[in-house]
Amino acid sequence: MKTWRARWLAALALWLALLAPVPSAYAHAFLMHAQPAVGSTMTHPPSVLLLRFSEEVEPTFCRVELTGPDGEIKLDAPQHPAGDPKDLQLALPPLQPGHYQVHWRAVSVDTHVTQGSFGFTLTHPL
Ligand SMILES: [Cu+2]
Repeated sequence: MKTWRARWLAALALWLALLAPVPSAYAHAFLMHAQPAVGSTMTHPPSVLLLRFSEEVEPTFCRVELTGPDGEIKLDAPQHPAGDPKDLQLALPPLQPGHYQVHWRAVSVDTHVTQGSFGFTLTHPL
């Protein structure tokens, strides 16, 4: 019964292909939304940096770095705002006009690490 064997092997291959990469990929924390928005330009300096992830993240192990026109800007450790476990919030000092780059490294509650970066630009008020 060659056809049954072929079908069984095809089903097994499909099952393995579907199953293997999924469990770890699902639980990684990806950046869903940021404030200031990724690539945005604004005239008023933001007072907070907010990062929203696809999964719950552990703020103790997350790192967020901000560099601006004068180099790295010292930030306090990220916190969950109002207890939302998918968000990280950082207070920002007064920012001067220029281009800013955010580097984030997030550890989700399942201990998987993701990282990325994005920029935003602050211009002079008109
Ligand atoms: Cu994960």
